[in-house]
Amino acid sequence: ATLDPQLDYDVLIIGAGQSGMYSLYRMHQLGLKSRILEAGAGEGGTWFWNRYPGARFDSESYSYIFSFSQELLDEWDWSEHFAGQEETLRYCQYVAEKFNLKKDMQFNTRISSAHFKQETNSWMLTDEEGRTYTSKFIITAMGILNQPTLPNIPGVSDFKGHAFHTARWPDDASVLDGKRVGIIGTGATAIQTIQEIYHSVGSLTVFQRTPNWTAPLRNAKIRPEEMGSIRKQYPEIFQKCLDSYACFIHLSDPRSVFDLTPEERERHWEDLYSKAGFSKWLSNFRDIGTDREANELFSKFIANKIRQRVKDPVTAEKLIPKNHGFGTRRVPLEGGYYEAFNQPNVTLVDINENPIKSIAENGIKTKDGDFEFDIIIYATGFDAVTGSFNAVDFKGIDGLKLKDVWNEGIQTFLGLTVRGFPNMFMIMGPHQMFGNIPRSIEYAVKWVAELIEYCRDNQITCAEATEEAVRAWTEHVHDCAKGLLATEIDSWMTGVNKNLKHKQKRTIARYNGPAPGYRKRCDEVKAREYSDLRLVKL
Ligand code: NA7
Repeated sequence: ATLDPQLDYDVLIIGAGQSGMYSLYRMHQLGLKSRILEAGAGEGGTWFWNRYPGARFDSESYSYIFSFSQELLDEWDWSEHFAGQEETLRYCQYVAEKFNLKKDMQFNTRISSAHFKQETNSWMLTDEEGRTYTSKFIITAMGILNQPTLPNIPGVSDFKGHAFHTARWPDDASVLDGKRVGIIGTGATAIQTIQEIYHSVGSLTVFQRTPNWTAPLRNAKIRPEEMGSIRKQYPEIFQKCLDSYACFIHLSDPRSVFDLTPEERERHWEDLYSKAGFSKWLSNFRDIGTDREANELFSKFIANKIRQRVKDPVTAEKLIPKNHGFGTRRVPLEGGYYEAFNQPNVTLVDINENPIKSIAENGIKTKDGDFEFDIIIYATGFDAVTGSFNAVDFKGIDGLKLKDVWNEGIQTFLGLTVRGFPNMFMIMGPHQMFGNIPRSIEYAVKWVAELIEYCRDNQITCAEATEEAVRAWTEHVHDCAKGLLATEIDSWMTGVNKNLKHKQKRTIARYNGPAPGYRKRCDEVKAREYSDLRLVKL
């Protein structure tokens, strides 16, 4: 039986990525009748959709996975420190099988509307085919980067060759072989793609609007005996993640850049540069992200690395960011990105000097001339964070539209709930901590599952954040963003997507405070028996 016999389900979950899978697992544990509705043809979310060559973790695989099941940790072996998309997708599929989640996953079901029914304190979801589903609670598990955006360049639909976004990569593995390829964008996705594909294409032309600061990933295979020792370290790895600012295994350095002499600093940075993963960003001196001068010093260090690696000095200068400092945007990691530009078949076009005029039938027209292509790759990013919400017609109490609520600036409580939208809980919604995403997911899902359990056990039919709680939390989110250099820079992390009219201005899209503090606040809400929420008893 369901909580309310009039309803199809107790809990409906939108999305079968890691957020959705773990949510379903917890709902199963509670014995609640639950179902995942997923737009894609399979589970895995980000790892299902992003199949471009070179797609892989930028964080150590074994820190960026589920930690809730010892059995799962014991059974799964990683083959690389930074696993590729195929392996990670296989992992997601393994999780779905192992925990018997597939029986409650419904694929090829894209939700178009979600309406709250006040009379019954319940939700009705409608999919694109017009099918409807009702439930007491809904969990949004839609991901923060799942609405691809194409560039707002005239003629995008005129191209007669093959064109696709990186998150919609064609199945044909040899699609690029020997072809004349153009790629627009130089974000984390483009960087992974470019360094992988330039070997097999005929020619590759990279259209760059903003260069990014990037540093070596230094991936390596994991030998079987090494996996054994990593497995022994799991408790420490996850504890480190819990203790760190953004849940990564790289702990920050408490020292200031100015505590060291220039020589000591340089030596320390050389050492960081030789290490794997995000250490150069996250284990750097504490003031890199807040002090302009400190940031400039490290940015100069990285700029010199780029100059050493790129043979043509003019190209090297183009690849060095001029308008933002290292780490003020998400730092892409690379393995041979700069060396790609030393190849005779790779050309960099800086579209600030030579703007794209339009996309034509046979290629891309720029101010200085035309480029003919067989293939155009759009590595142009996503309508991030709020994009997945805006793609669905969410309506709460009195027909209130979520779009309208957030139009004036995002407002949430803990990034987990929204006032006016009772019984709706968000995993990786705006104003939640991002950082190491699986760590954030596990915490958020646990918190939501405990709240749903509390509602069930106390016959609570409606749970909604109060105005006061939302106001205080939203203010806190804004306070946490103050003083960060990253807040002054355009990127998807500050809510900007220049291809979208309504995303030209910066917002605070994420929680920028420390993860341990975030969890403490959420734990306190539970300890207060959710008095920050308006709870309606049966
Ligand atoms: P990003 O980081 O948003 O990058 C998108 C890239 O596309 C970026 O270089 C953009 O330049 C460029 N872009 C977008 N639109 C245009 C137009 N119209 N003309 C030229 N260039 C354009 O998305 P990714 O997919 O690379 O990465 C997303 C996240 O996934 C990443 O942070 C990781 O967390 C994983 P811009 O910088 O806006 O000038």
